[in-house]
Amino acid sequence: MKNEMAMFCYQCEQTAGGKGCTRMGVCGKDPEVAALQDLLIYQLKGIGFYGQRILSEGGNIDDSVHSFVAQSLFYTLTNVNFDADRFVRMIDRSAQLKRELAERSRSVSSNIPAAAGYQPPAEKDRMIDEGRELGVLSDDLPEDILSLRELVLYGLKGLAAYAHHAEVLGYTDRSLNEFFYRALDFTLGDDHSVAAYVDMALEVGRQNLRCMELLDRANTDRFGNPEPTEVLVTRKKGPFIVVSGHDLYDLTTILEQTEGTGINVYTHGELLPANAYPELKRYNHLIGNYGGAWQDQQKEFDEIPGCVVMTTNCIQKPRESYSDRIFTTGPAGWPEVSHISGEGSDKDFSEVIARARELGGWSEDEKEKRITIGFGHNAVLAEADRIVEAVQEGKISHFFLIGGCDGARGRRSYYEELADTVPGDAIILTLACGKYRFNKKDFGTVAGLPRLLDVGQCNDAHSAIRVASALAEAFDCDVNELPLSLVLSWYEQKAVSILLSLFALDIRGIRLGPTLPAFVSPGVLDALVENFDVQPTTTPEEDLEALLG
Ligand code: SF4
Ligand code: SF3
Repeated sequence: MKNEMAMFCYQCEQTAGGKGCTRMGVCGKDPEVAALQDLLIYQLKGIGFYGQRILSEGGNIDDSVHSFVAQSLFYTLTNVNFDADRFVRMIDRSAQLKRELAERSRSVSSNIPAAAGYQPPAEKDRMIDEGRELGVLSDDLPEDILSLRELVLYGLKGLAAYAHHAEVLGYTDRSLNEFFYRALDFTLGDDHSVAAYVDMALEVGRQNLRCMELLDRANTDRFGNPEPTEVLVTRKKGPFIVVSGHDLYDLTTILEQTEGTGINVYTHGELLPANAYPELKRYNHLIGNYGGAWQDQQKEFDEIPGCVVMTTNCIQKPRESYSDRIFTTGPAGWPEVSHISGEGSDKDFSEVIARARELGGWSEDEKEKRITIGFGHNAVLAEADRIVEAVQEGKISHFFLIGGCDGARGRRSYYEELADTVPGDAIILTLACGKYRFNKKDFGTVAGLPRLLDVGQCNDAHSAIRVASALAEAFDCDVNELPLSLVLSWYEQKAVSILLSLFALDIRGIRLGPTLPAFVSPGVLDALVENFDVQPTTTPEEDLEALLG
């Protein structure tokens, strides 16, 4: 059956028919890239096997291997990289690394899993053929075990993305790096129980929490603590570059290289929160934010008279009208789109700058509109006393965390409707790109605070968790007893890792939508409902009634 499919992938929310992409990815991933990604993941599992053996024998693994493992996992995350040739190069590199690690763990001579013993062919076509045989469905596993194994793997991909962002800023953590080998090796075991898989999934969540903390430290040490900031969300006359994705370091490099050139820099998508960091907002030509969430990019970039740089997810197939002015860097890639290579501040964006000059930019200013962002843990906790007092006096009735990924499905209007209908004395915390459903609306104030508090990027879920923990401490209760409801939207695997972090913290009663993950089997779903009371979103009215009741 599986061989009749050109590919199989069900890792994201928009998977075909809510079951799996089998002919072509809804995201644009073709069967060749799917096979190469599957082969790279298979290789990483083999690397995990040898890495784990070396570590358990007290050996060390070079940082460059950790870095490769995290980057490779990140490359296979939804909407990051669609360039087959990049995957071929990474598979070649993985073969070399695996050989080196195998050499070092010579004591392993029996019970070598197939993924560890395997060596990929050198030719691309053969890699594709073999990758097709080694994907998600290649092992005949019981439904719940397969579901949990993929849950662990997708959580690892999200974790890897955050580890990569911290690493480029010079922040790494040894036990976090070593966890990747342990978890990848674990996915090779064919006799783990459901309980063992659940434990590993929760461990991914715990590690992800540590990783989000590390990234928060990396971001705030380097760029300062985000502060409430009014950001321009309309166009300014003049040449420009739009920077999208999540990478604050790439944005800084672009800001440095465009300083004094007359080129304006706009953030896009998940880079909006960058405007609130003191060390980034000091660049006057970081002019504001352009556009909405990722799924609107083809419309918003159509014939754009400036350049776009995609630093990470979410990239969509560029339309012809802007394929000569969109660039990728870091893990992001699309075939035939110019890629700016290099590391950190060594990256040279002069090609982008020259093209932005040529294109000339917008010819006039749009009527100005600004929105307020920058409510990370530092800014919110500075108001903690006022918030606690307002709750005690009954001025603030409830907190809603409405956030997560955005996506193309119409059902995602749920999140906007929910934000519109929560009580007027409730505070809405939001984060990640799902906020574009409502972040340009005026929600007014409550107890002297804005009702809508934008906490930041998806990884700033860590900030939201810190705020919730501080409130629980102030009220001397458990987080689950706070007047706080989490209504989350998921799309890709970073959201999976964050969900696992919330489960690891034993946060219950999360509402999740717009649909439940296809890779979660009915048995695993039952367990999640039983243990964490996670519920699918229904209608804003019904959910509000249940949450406030
Ligand atoms: Fe389909 Fe999502 Fe996989 Fe793309 S990432 S192939 S849309 S399931
Ligand atoms: Fe968005 Fe892709 Fe997930 Fe970082 S940019 S949240 S979807």
